Amino acid sequence: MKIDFVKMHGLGNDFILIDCINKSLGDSSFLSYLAKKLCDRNFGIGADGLVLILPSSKADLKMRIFNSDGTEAQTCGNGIRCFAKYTYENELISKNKFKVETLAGIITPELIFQDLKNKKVLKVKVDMGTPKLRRREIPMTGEDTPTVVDETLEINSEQTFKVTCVSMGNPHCIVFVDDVQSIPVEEIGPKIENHPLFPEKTNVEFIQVLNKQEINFRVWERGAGETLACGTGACAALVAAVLNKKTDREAIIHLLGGDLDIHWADDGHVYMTGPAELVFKGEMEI
Ligand code: ZDP
Repeated sequence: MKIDFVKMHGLGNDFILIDCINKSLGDSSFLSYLAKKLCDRNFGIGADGLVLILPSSKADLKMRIFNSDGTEAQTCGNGIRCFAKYTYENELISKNKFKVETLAGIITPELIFQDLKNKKVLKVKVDMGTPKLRRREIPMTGEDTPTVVDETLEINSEQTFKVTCVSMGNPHCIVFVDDVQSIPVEEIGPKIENHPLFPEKTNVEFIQVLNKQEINFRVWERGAGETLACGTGACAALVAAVLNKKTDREAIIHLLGGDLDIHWADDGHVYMTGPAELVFKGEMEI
């Protein structure tokens, strides 16, 4: 079978997108196999994840996201901006604000154009919905609590961290650090990702608060490893910083691949604004 795909990225967090509006590629186990195969940087196209564009009965369109290890994630912040740019510019949608069904609920991207004449999408502002803070909703083991803020997580007797956990539909564990550059993300990341406290594993964010409106950020992603950016992780980081009274409700998050503007608005929703870019289009025999 030949499939057309596009390679896109949001701040260097890169994805393969496949239009499945009029065709089905296969069942979940085949999609998982396909994600691993296509995302492989040596034997495949290479990407952090595979994003599928699907029809929806509840919203305008539906998105599914598979990590490079083949696991399916509930949602994807950088991926939704790529999804929004691609579907608009390829006329799969004609509205500049629309609803997308995900496993984490409905999220609403709004396109920001280069200029009014040229309908090229420069940035996308996404209503990512409300964060979930309850322990059992993240999910984390242990007796349920309304929030998980500044709790001790023990890897072993020498390594303990103070963590704040937030779900943006997918789980995030945020660690405040003094200097993100010097953190051994590849060493600590997988230990927290696979910690028994997180039955569905977790994404892990290391963040350094620079001032009330700026955060330096590195991420270890569940199912993908260290990536240049994580949209849902940036949202979770801002929420964690607000819960710990370290920043305002709107801040710029400096990720390795560039900046995102994150706003936890008074309506309780988290709004993420950032770029999305096409890298190339291609066709692959599978
Ligand atoms: O929850 C997870 O398993 C994540 N690895 C999914 C991907 C998140 C992403 N990097 C983002 O930008 O939100 C795509």
